[in-house]
Amino acid sequence: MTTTHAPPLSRGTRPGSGAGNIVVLTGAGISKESGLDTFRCADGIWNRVRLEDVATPEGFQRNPALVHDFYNARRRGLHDPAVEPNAAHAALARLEAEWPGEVLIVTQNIDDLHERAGSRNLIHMHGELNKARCDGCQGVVAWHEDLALDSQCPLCGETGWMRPHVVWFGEMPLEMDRIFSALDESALFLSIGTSGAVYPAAGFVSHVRRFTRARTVELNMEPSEGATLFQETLYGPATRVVPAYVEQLLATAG
Ligand code: BJW
Repeated sequence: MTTTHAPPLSRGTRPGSGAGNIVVLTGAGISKESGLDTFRCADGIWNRVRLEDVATPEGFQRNPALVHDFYNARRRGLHDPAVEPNAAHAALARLEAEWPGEVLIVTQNIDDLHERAGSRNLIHMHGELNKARCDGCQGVVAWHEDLALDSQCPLCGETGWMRPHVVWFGEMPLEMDRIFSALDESALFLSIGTSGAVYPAAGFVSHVRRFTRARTVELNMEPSEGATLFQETLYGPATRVVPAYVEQLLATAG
């Protein structure tokens, strides 16, 4: 583990001074040690399938059955009893429970491991595997089974319009207004387990540096594409680095 700067939050920015909110951006790396694959690591998803085929609206239009197969397999993987929240998810849930200010997790992940660990203030900016959307009525519903070409929308009753509730390339990520408001009000921005390859999430650190006085910290296995933009960097597996960092942070909250 390496660190380049001293305490996580100075006393002047503790809650009570009105500037103690924390925004945590998470990516696939935080779920890796729970048994879920990342995208861009050597053994990652994009080394097995073409993202153009499974993670674009055009790919879904060309071959919806292939896209359903891809997300059905990942949804089933999520329901594997061996896949559970790890110590990093648990540490962030503890941070939310014990930190005197607001803690918002903005996850790029479509798994539900943050919820299962106990996090409640959470935005899934790239959607959720356990939800489906109807392209006919635009309704979003809980969905735990396989999706198929003839799946029926429980809201409008139409068949043939259901798709995974995920954000593909070229589509607008979810709840962007709420995310940028939270970034603007933050005293600390943490980026955990993300390669910094995908926008707009990869641009959050620049936004925070430009428009706030918040401290910016990267916790990742290795330097991300935007590593030099962070004021503090800690490298190592999330299950080791995140609990240690949260412990240190809560100690500063007194
Ligand atoms: C560990 C670890 C361990 C491993 N412990 N760490 C040209 C320039 C700039 C932008 C664009 C451009 N051309 C197109 C764009 C926009 C495009 C984009 O960013 N493209 C890039 C490829 C350049 N973005 C979009 O289209 C987005 N929409 C958009 O921009 O709308 C317009 C808009 C404009 C302005 C404001 C707002 C909106 C949509 C992006 C949708 C991404 N969708 C996916 C797939 C769907 C969900 C799914 O199937 O799961 O989301 S792609 C995939 O990448 C997935 C992820 O959420 C996302 C990010 O990946 P992540 O999480 O960072 O994973 P990895 O694998 O990349 O990294 C893992 C990291 O963990 C690594 O660093 C490891 O080292 C580390 N790690 N083990 C800790 N144990």
